[in-house]
Amino acid sequence: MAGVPKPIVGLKVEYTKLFINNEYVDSVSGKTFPTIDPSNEQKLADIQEADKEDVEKAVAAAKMAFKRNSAWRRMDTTQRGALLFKLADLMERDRTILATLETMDTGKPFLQAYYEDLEGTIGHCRFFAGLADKINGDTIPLDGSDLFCYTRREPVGIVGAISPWNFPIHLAICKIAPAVAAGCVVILKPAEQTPLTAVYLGHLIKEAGFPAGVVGILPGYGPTAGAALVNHKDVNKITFTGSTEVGQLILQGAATSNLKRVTLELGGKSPNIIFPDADLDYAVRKSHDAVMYNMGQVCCAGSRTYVHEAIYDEFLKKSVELASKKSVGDPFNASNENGPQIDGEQMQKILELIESGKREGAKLLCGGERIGDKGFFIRPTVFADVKNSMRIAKEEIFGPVQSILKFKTLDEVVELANDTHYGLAAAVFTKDINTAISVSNSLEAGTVWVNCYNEFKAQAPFGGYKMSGQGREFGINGLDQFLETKTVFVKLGQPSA
Ligand code: TXE
Repeated sequence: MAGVPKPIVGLKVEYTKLFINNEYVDSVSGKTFPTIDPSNEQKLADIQEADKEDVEKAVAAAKMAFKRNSAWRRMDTTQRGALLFKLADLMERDRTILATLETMDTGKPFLQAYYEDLEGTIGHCRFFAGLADKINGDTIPLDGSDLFCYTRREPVGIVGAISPWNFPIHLAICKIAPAVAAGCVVILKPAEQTPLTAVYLGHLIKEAGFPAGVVGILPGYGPTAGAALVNHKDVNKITFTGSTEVGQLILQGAATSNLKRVTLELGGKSPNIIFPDADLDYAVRKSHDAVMYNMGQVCCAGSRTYVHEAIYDEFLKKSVELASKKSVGDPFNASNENGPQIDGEQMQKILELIESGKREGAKLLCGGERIGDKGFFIRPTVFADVKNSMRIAKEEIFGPVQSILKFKTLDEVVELANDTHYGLAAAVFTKDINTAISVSNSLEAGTVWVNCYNEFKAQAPFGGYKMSGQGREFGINGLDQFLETKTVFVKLGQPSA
């Protein structure tokens, strides 16, 4: 295939250390942890493991960088944006390296990493770069005329960013870029399963010209390094993507430490509703991708497919055809559509949920098992006759498992779709504009897709209702999460008009 990007065969992992004050350093304890290739269970590298003492060092560096009158605080906002544009250019330059590292560490197909993850990463960086010099306050007319009132949007301060393993580089940049555009300083703790691309970013940040301490990168574990950031009294904000359980811990930590601001992007159980007038083949394909994409490891995966009874049997047949012929294997082989799950723990969780589906009476139509005994591969799985009460319809599986449910009426399906404590995303497939808008308005979800799925754009806010999160990322709303509003009243001494 001419022109198709190729991974770097045998790429050596060069960067394995913590990044503090624009330097790569060993952890204070000297401890390391292994990062594993999920497609063959081989160790890729030993990574320096950050803990509380390293968080102290990174916070001290961040405080220096954020000090009043520091180079960073005095920097023109246009220049701040220029640094992010430069970082985006450097990621573009090193796109093949980053995509290769991402595939090694996550097991996601290389072309997906290259085209989709890196496209999103670089696009987000440029979007927020462009916002850096467009952060304005207001002037506010007041009752009584001898006061002049204006607001300033000021950076919230030191940000702790905690990211997961499903889209490592993309989600790292989705947190770093708006934080920096807002004028904050940021310490990233990437997921322990996938530190490679985040750690690689360090030298690009230095090369781009960011002052020391503006961005720190601390690979390590959640309950140690992550919790140390969450509980730190000098960290002003946590932005987190991960499980709902850890999201709750983060809110507790924020509450008992210093009431730091928190943005949470958590799990989901997103309903995907297919009405009988939808283009059937298209809806089947999109519904399949909605839940199989990235091996099902997507927070807004369409993991409850509600299909109208009139097309239910046909929909099942076509869905099984698609799932059965999906090629799963080595993510560096361009003919494979799916790679492995991220680790043994996630694989076991998925297999256990599949067993629960069978026990609870759902009909397993295909898949349902591990592939081979090396690497964490699971066969794409389709269940029919799923009921809302079953665990596979209630819990986030985070794997390639499609649960198909039957409905009769619009009102019934809206009730069923909203019958969850999650509320991240939802979709509706129909040719009827009234149905599309009525259902979209009624769904309790932060994003609704009509006749499409998994559309993400840097400009459009993304986040959850209910237990899927707090606040929004992306778009101008995403920048707001890193800003405080200061109101200034100036006594003029005399009325003016
Ligand atoms: O997530 P965790 P896990 C869901 C998905 C998955 C489940 C568990 O259902 O099966 O969560 O995955 C850090 N203080 N999602 O266990 O633990 C951790 O080191 C501070 C949905 O991997 O939430 C990592 O950096 N930080 C999701 C990050 O939190 C802590 C993506 C996410 O890990 C911490 C991933 C603590 N006490 C999983 N404990 C999405 N929304 O896309 C852990 N961490």
